[in-house]
Amino acid sequence: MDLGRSLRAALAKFTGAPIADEKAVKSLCRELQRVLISSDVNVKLVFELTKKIESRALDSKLAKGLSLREHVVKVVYEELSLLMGEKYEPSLKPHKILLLGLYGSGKTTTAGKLAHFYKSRGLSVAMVSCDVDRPAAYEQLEQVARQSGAAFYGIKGERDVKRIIAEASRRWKEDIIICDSSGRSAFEEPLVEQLKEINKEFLPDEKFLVISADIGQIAGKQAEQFHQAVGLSGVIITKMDGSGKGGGALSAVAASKAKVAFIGTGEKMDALEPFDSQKFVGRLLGFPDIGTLIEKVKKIAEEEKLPETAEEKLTLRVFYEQLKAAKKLGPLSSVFSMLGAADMPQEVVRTSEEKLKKFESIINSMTPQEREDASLFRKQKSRIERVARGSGTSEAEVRELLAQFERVNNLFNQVKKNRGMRKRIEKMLQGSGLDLKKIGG
Ligand SMILES: Nc1nc2c(ncn2[C@@H]2O[C@H](COP(=O)(O)OP(=O)(O)OP(=O)(O)O)[C@@H](O)[C@H]2O)c(=O)[nH]1
Ligand SMILES: [Mg+2]
Repeated sequence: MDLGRSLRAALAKFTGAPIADEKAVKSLCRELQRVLISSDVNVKLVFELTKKIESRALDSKLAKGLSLREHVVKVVYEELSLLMGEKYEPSLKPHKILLLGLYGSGKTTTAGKLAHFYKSRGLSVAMVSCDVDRPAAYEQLEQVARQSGAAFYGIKGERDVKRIIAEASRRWKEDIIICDSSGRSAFEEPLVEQLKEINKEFLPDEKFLVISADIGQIAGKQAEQFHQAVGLSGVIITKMDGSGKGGGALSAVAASKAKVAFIGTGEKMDALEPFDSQKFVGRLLGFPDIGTLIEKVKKIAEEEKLPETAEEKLTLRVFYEQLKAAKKLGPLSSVFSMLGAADMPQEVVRTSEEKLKKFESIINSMTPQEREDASLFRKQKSRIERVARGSGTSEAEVRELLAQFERVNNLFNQVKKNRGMRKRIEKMLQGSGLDLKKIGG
């Protein structure tokens, strides 16, 4: 399971628990430990993190107006963000970038992605080939430069990096100059010597160590070694898309003296982003904008409670209202996971506005009995045909709505015994200000 999914599952277990108390916080922390350690986050860092989460969650005065549940979600988000690092703001002034690192870490590919990044911000970019060791490194970079629309400088067959840079610097006029360098299978003296030479001649403003996420927490040690030897301005962690150890690599670099500048998330040219730990963690947890979401959930909690007996049974009418209400709150996936239902079927979570309108016409074309008892459609197929005709939709669309309803209904039955969860769904419905009776009923 990837880190995001495991974290969301852990949080959903907590937010969905009938009572949020000390026991629930402790079990959340244990769950977080398990998840983070399996993402290769250093054990010591993990225990420090959960200790902080526990003491902030239980001891500190709750943030005003937040329930314990919301407070804990916020604390987890903030502490995880701190664990993963800071925010890097790339300079958009003309500057020179040196890429260095071990074999296959992604230096050459990253040169192309950086070129794409700066070009899309209106800067001109050039690349200089200083990988003088690997056969065909010159041709590879030349091709990457062409792909990304960057100028290319180098001397084919030349092994003296000083000459390559001296020659190129007489010609380059671009805003951003990216220098690709040789890899090695391990951190060793000849590589350091070569980097120092490049350094002296190229005078880079940014020195980025490129590290593959696969190496997990070892990234921290590697960053420190290179930092001591050549002085880094940042680390670029690549292959975040394909590794289960990305969390380990990020947190280890954050704990070292170097900082994460960019992360690579795929092989394509646009798969690179300046690192922002809050954004990154927000995405992992499924809360792209946690502040707004907490605000909204808080508002809902302030609304009056629904009568205890409200909506024992999930009907099509209620299902539709739920979908519509949840949509008002923001991306459905974050709303549902905040409510403790991380497993909401994907097709339900992705229901588009357009689909929702169709569902509305379909439900409006149903008889009140059908809205309350969807099994009527199973017993009498001709009802589907009638409703499709009446609503100007297709039978396939009516079936789609019924299938989605069926899946959510199953989920609903599973959590039915969980009163905390049910109550929050009810509150969410009510907080949206929608009148349940307006649609059919
Ligand atoms: N999935 C994925 N693959 C990546 C990413 N970055 C690089 N790669 C792949 O990693 C492999 C090595 O990338 P290179 O850019 O050639 O690595 P390098 O550091 O220049 O390697 P050497 O020049 O041999 O030291 C290539 O197959 C890339 O496509 C990434 O962010 N995600
Ligand atoms: Mg290379």
